[in-house]
Amino acid sequence: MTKSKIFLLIPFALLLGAKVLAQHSSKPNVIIIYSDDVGYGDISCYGADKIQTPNIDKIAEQGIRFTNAHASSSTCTPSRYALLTGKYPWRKKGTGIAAGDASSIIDENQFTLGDLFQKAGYRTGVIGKWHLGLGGPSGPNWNGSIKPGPNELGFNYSFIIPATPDRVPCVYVENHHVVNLDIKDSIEVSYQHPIGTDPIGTLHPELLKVKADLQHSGTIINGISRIGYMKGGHQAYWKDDQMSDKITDKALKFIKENQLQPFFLYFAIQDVHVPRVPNERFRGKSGMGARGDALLELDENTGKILHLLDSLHLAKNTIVIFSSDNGPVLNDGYQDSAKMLLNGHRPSGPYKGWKYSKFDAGTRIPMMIRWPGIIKEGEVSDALIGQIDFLASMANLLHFKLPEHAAPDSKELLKVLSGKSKKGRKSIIEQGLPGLAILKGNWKYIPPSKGAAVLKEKDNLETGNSNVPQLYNLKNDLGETKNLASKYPKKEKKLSNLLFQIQEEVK
Ligand code: NG6
Ligand code: CA
Repeated sequence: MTKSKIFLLIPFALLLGAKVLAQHSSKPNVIIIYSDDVGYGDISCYGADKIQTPNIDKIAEQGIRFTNAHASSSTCTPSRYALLTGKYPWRKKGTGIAAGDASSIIDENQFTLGDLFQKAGYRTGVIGKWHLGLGGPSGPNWNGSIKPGPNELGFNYSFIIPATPDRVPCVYVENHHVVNLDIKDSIEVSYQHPIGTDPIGTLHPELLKVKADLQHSGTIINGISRIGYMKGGHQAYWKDDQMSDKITDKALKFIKENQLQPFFLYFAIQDVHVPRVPNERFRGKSGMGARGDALLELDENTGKILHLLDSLHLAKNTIVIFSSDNGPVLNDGYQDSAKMLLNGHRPSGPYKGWKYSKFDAGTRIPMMIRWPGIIKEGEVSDALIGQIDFLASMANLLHFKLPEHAAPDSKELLKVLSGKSKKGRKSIIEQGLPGLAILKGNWKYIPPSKGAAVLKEKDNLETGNSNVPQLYNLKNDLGETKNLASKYPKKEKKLSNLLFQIQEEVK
């Protein structure tokens, strides 16, 4: 080979060397695929047989599947708060389901999962649904620089749906700015009263592609009425049927751009939250209507991430986690026939309750982890574990000493996450809407609480609220059907005390 040819090859050799190093690094990449409103029974490797999710199943086949993993809450904002901070959300006021114009909920000095990876030398990104508020006390400035937000909470890069797909403003925010905003058509948002001249659902039902309840009958964007009202920002509107693909493309780009260094990607994909508008290539494919089609979209887009990792030779050195922020729901404001078309599918699996519930299906969610070479293929673990435990566990993985007061409720369970031990948590608190329950071993205790026992009469969304204490033994009563509180008063007292004690122990 001539000297000049060798010279030409040097950059390739360097690139290859860097890649090999990255593959063997002690800092594996980490991707959390955090789906939305996906229930324990929605995934085929968790027993769903009316729908197939082969890509998501692959994570379990090549890694570990947890059968007793929990989000901290049965709604989104608090679960995401716990995932990112390792702190139970009910310890802080204002962590309930956030409005689309809420100010930033996580304190800037709160240590987050993003901070952990960033401080450990990773490039960090959040792509997808944020729903943790943006901006200072007066809320986000949609037409200027939107701060604080994810970029102030440990993420180098952010491309987010600010709140939820059913809440205004229906625009993406990349780093600190609304994407594609025409400043001459500035954005205003109100959650109190109609603003601007765009039609709203209550007055113009004839314009709607899908019928909505009163709460979801605000400004009509792309033929769908939303919660809240917005004015301006027309050029910046997202396209609902391309949302999942769009954010997946952003996730793929983030991975490609950061392949030569350790990266952490929090990929908060919006499927299968309402309004369910999967891309047309999925329309009618599940036979279960929009919700089933959105599950297929979620699966395919998860597959794209796995496929890219393979083609970049990153799979070996990347931990992939798949989970969901809370339990499933069928009718959540739009008449998309999710219930009518179920066809025998059971989104909650064998568990009782739904999203919003203190019964187990509210927080018991699918969770799988693939970590080639460390986690044995096809493991199944029934250890009790929470998403809240990621922070302390990942800190151990990175040999990072957490600052004092960081992640007060996060347990270090790296061995459990990697399938080396089944000694999980002793107990976990499950947050419903409203109120708390506690699960310890097989025993579940729900203190008496006010509030409706059923949320939407015709959908029978059992909340777990009752004016009497409830005690269940999940060992032989997975479906929480037999209240044993009066039979085992001592057990009830013990769990009630423990629940109180955990609430008191961090101030
Ligand atoms: C509820 C909405 C529901 C959904 C949920 C948030 C009503 C009646 N219901 O308040 O449609 O947007 O908030 O979902 O407004 S979550 O997954 O982000 O928690
Ligand atoms: Ca959710």
